[in-house]
Amino acid sequence: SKGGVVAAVDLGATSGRVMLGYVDGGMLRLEPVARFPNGPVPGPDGGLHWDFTTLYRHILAGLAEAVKREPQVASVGIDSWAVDYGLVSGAELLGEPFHYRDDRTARGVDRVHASVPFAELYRRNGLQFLPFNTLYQYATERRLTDADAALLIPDLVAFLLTGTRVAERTNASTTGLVDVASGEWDLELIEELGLPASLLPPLVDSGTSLGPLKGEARERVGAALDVIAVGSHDTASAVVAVPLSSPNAAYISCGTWGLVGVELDAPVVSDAAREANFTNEGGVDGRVRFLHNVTGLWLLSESVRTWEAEDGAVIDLPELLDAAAAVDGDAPLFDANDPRLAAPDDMPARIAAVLELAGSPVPSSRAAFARTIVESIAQAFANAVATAGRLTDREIDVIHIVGGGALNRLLCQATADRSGLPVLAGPVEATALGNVLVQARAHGWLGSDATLETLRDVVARSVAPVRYEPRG
Ligand code: LRH
Repeated sequence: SKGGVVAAVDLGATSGRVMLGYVDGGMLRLEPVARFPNGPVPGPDGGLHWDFTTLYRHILAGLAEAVKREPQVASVGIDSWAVDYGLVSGAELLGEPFHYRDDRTARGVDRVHASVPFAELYRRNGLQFLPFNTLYQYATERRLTDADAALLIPDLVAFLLTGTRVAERTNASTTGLVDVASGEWDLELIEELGLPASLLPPLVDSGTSLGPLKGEARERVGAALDVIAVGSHDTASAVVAVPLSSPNAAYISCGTWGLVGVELDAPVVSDAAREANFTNEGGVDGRVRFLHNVTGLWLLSESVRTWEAEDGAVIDLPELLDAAAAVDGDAPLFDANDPRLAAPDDMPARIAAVLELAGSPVPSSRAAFARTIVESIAQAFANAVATAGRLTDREIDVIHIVGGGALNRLLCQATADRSGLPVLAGPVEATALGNVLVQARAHGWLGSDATLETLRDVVARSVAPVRYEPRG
């Protein structure tokens, strides 16, 4: 049978990784090669940025290690969180990219909505309102005129590796500048917003070869690996690897965010969808990721980060979650999507303030606090699943949780309990798996007519999910 090995670069908001993916006989296995931290860093301008230079160094080192371990590696695919971009002039990156949690975006929202009201934007781009959607960021960007291209993070990595400038479609859909009906740049909208269309590179579909590593990248990695565009939006790659077990299944891709929704063949841009703030993001193979962003494990990871700073010591997360599971009584809930919880730092104090203002008790121990966070996320998940079912007229009968959140047993069980639906948890590394599978298909290893369903069958054969039944 056909098969081979590829590398996947998967950049999340709190960590990045390089993996090797082995595909053989319709089965798939991942091997971690490198893992490195990521997060917001203050820049010299006082803004919140990414330390892209360090990330890129880790990527090169990880790929070099991958090639050393596995000289046969056939290609590499890159995915990351959405919406953020780097400006380039020639081969040069113009400063560290802004982090989407930087508060400049509020100004951008006002400017954009002054020229194009949100309801009209929604009809055209199909995107839920998130204050950091790329079009709002561009509206505040001071350096647009110094640049000759604006490249989303995975496209930027691909450009530095190969010299090829493209915009992969799934991630481009999160800019707000792609027409939801045609899948092409909305040039009229771009002009109405006063943005230079010349900065936006040609759109490509996942599966497209972007060419081999060149120059310094090739030297440092030690091979002329081919870069293949994958579902470069991490959530698009994750959805590829959801082993959907029913036509009425919902999925939750749960990491820093919980992306809750269903897969559709065509977008839904109804008033009801807009009012529920459901998005129509581009999926691999032209599918639509009809989903809602729920603030996910960010609430927990930021709380843990604050407690660790207080203690000057590392907190054992599984231990904290076991203690949280053992807390008796009803946990007070808060709205996980409260915008006051979007920025970094002091998360426990900010959650406490939200609870107090709502007249709810503030948990007194860390375990009880963690319980309140997890139950609040689970409640938001259950609400979003119910809304997805209502908006698409589907009787949702199972929820797949993929990503790091699939390891959180308390969260999986609470989601089952609060939705009244069975939860199938896993795979944990769905994003990397989706990245690998799209490359494997491009190499012809999965047959000449492999559909997304073929890819999901490979996942279902390779990884067994953990089942949680709803209780009482
Ligand atoms: C998850 C994610 C999500 C976006 C957010 C910016 O990592 O890509 O789909 O909304 O980050």
